[in-house]
Amino acid sequence: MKKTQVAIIGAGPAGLLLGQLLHKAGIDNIIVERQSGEYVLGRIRAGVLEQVTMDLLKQAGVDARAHAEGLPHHGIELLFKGARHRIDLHGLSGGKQVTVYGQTEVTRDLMEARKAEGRETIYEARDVSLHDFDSDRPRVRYVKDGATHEIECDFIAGCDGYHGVSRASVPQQALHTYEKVYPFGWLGVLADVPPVSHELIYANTTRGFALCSMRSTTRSRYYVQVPLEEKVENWSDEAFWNELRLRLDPEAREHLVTGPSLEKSIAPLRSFVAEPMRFGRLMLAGDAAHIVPPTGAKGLNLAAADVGYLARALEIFYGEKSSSALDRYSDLCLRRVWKAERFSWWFTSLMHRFPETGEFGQKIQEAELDYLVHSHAASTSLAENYVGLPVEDF
Ligand code: FAS
Ligand code: PHB
Repeated sequence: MKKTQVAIIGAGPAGLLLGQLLHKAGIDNIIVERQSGEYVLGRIRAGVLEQVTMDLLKQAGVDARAHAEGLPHHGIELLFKGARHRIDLHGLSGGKQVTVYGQTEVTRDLMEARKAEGRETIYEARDVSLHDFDSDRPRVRYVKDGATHEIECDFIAGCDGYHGVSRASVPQQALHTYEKVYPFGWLGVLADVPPVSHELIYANTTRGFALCSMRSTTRSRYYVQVPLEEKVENWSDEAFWNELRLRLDPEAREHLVTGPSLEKSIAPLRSFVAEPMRFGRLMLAGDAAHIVPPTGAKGLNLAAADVGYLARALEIFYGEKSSSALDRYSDLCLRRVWKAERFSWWFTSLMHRFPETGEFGQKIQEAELDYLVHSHAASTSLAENYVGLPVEDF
């Protein structure tokens, strides 16, 4: 039987960042992960970090490469009716910025720091189950190499994503979920080609949404909206690049550099929140508790903020023998989560093509975008949400 103070389920960014923050606070923890480390690193996901996330990476002692290799971005462009309009994030948010640095690299930095500090991560753990988290001696059980193991702990942190076991272990009557599934997905391509522009371009077109993003000055990440039933095998690289071209303005079309895809996948879009985020000695964090459509680049950043709150609450519990912060954990997370849910839903609704709203819906979106890019108040609202709303203290 292993013993630790906090058993963390999931070695994605939420679990790894929590593990690092707890270690820095002198709180012992073990991470149990279903997949291999290589598999986790192979998932291509987020690309934009808020300052709140960068600050937490610094607190975790893993921000060096993000500062050295990450790209500070002071603006984004909105493309509609064939023209691009820049939103001055830095000027409109009182000097804030976002950093373009892939989730894969964040995960790699956290994995390497954890390994260097000799912290225990159990990869390829099967049949993970949670027990007695309504008592003060919860346990986690898992199978590894054919043998069943058990971890006795003070707390369990469910950082195992939308399809994880943690939320599924909560009695249904104790949980209230809210969900909206969007009638389309994002077909994404990663390619070692220079980005079409030095900032991100979010495009609203009559053919559907497109996003031009990047991972560095030599590696680009592009997305086009596709119908929900679309299959990635139906999309050759050439078909993708041709469709992207049709959704760009003439200048971007001229500057687009194409090449073979390193990764190509379709991600479904949903808004989802589970309330509350704490059940006795089990706390949920990140995608285990909430999902946002990636339009607002909030998913990874919300996960980071959750574990920043959770690490602080556990530090207060062990340091001051007080559960006051833990008692506020769920409410504090959910206040910021719902604001990010609203922003992500609003930006998704504004930028994507909804067949059921027809030509009138397209004209309304174009009118709102025209208002947005010419209104200081509306642009300021977009900017302060995009760079990330402030986190509150306990
Ligand atoms: P994760 O899902 O990243 O990690 C959970 C971990 O738990 C995984 O490693 C999983 O293997 C493990 N796990 C699951 N079940 C388990 C079990 N039973 N036992 C043990 N371990 C278990 N966000 C953005 O901001 N921008 C984007 O462009 C973007 N694109 C995305 C594309 C896709 C396809 C997906 C699914 C998400 C995307 N996101 C994006 C959101 C994404 O970045 C998440 O917000 C982020 O990964 C959240 O991190 P975690 O909460 O750690 O969850
Ligand atoms: C990405 O680079 O993957 C990315 C950037 C911004 C988003 C979504 C995804 O809003």
